[in-house]
Amino acid sequence: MLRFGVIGCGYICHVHVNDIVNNLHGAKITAIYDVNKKSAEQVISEFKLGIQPSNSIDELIESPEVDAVLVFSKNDTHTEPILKSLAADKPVFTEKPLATTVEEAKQIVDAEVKKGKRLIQVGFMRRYDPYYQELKQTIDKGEIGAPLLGYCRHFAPAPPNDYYKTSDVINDTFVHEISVISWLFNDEYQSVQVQYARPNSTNTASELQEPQVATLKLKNGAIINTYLNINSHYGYEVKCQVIGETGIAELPDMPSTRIHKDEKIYNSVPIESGGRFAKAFQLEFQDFIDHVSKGEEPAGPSAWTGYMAAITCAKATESLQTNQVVDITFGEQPDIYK
Ligand code: ISE
Repeated sequence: MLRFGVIGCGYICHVHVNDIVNNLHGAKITAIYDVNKKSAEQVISEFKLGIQPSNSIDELIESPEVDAVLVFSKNDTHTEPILKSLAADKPVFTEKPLATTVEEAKQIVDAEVKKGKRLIQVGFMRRYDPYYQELKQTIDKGEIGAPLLGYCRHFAPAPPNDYYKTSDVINDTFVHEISVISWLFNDEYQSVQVQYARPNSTNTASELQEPQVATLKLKNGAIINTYLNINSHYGYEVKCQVIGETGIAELPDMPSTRIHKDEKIYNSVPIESGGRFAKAFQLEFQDFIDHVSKGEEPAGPSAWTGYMAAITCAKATESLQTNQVVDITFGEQPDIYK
């Protein structure tokens, strides 16, 4: 039984811990830490873990009761526990993004390369979503010819907190499209442009300017537009349409109960990623457990993928500030990621 130490006890921690305890096999939680001890105690009691919160990140990582570390803390706090897990030679699953600056992402990649083996998996769960998988297979089989254009929609009903910032729309939300589009289209990015649309007057987060429209261009010339809207009000919705030389392939509308009520007929929509991507979250974690418990390297999205995403996010933010198309270059991929 693989023993996990969990760092960070917010929304996504609840999703993953629930899966580990109730839906997956081969792992259990033996240590948990949050800067706010009460949040750790709440998870312990909700999932009847029967453990005490750890007193520090170091104590948790160094514990002989912990085989692998799960990082679910705030986006800009991932680097320290990841580097410490590598130093302790423990596999680590980190939620996306890998890091919020290119410098920190590079530091992580350099530390992993120095170890000479992969220990890190990044939580880009869309690659495990059965509908995205089917979309990729359709493209890879050549059913729509070479993909030329893409249209994506990434909507959330409301900002997850009132300190959600303009740059979070890129580092926290758009980062999912950044991760999944190059995988779907089998190519690297050449440039990015992000623009603001007319501001949503119902927005309540003071440092948040959105909606935004992002345009990614791949080296092969394909262009993909994404509408990013954090104040959709109606729900959490992700769309992806790929236009190829001989046809179009797109994610289906998500099946949901059809309700007949109050002179209306309608379908319900999830309000959080945990609803829409429930299966993907389970598959990504089971995959991590299966590989790591056999002593193998994690097979999911690597730190290199996280590093390329961090570079693309930085260029996207630069574009938002300068209103220019910004070119993107990545260095050479180290051997451990090939
Ligand atoms: C959140 O962190 C996610 O990862 C969701 O997938 C994204 O849609 C949401 O906007 C983010 O806040």
